[in-house]
Amino acid sequence: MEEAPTVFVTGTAGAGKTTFVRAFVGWLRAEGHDATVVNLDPGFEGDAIDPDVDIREWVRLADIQDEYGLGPNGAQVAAADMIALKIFEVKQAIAQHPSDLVLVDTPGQIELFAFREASRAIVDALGGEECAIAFLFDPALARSAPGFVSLLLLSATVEFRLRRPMVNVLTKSDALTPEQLAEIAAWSDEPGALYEAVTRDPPTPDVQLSTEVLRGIDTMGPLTGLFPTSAQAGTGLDTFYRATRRIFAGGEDLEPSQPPPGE
Ligand SMILES: Nc1nc2c(ncn2[C@@H]2O[C@H](COP(=O)(O)OP(=O)(O)O)[C@@H](O)[C@H]2O)c(=O)[nH]1
Ligand SMILES: [Mg+2]
Repeated sequence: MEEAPTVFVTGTAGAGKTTFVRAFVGWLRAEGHDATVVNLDPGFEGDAIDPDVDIREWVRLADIQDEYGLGPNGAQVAAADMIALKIFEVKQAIAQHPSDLVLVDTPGQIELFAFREASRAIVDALGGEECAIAFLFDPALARSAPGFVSLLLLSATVEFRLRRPMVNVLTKSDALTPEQLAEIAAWSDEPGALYEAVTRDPPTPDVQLSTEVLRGIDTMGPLTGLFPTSAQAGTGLDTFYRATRRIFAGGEDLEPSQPPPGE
């Protein structure tokens, strides 16, 4: 069976990864797509999503803590490496599900996914030829200019480490005012606007660092855009979907042949 395209959903803890996966898979299924949800978070608790393939079947944070006498952080690090050892099993389980798109929810803490050698092996194993990484911008950080710059840096770092096409997503857009949304959109569209916003404040160390980081990011190439979404309101998911299709299809037109009524 041909491998389905894979989207890894990444972002800082609390950025809304799990909620985004739930909302997006709901949207995909309502649109008639077969989507497979994979949970790669060994510490995931609760019932926010019901994954089709769940790493906890093989690697469970609570068990690692008990078995090796580790605290939560030590167990997270150990788990990150254990996941890589089970990745073949995960891949086989994914292959059992007929799917148009595989959505992978990643561990709560971004550094466990982005900065461990095991993650490259995981991305290589699960992400076939068609693979993208969604990086979620939490409004808690993204709504201030220095916070926005730090997220840009983190996103660029994830791209640099994992070397896959990136889609930057602003989550929880329902929690922002139209003015805040417009400002954030301007920052992602025009580096000049962001630069201006960062340098508007008195030159504290935070501002100076942001300015230098921004210069560095600027030389790496244009920003790739930022897609506002709200899992709560169910908005922006269609635009996000089209962005992933453009990546996988190299620009091919993938609009539904029958546009939804009202368009
Ligand atoms: N208002 C609002 N809150 C959200 C949205 N998406 C997630 N959240 C909240 O953000 C918090 C973290 O979400 P979660 O999906 O667990 O984040 P994760 O750690 O990145 O997986 C939870 O309290 C969610 O209810 C959204 O679209 N709108
Ligand atoms: Mg989560």
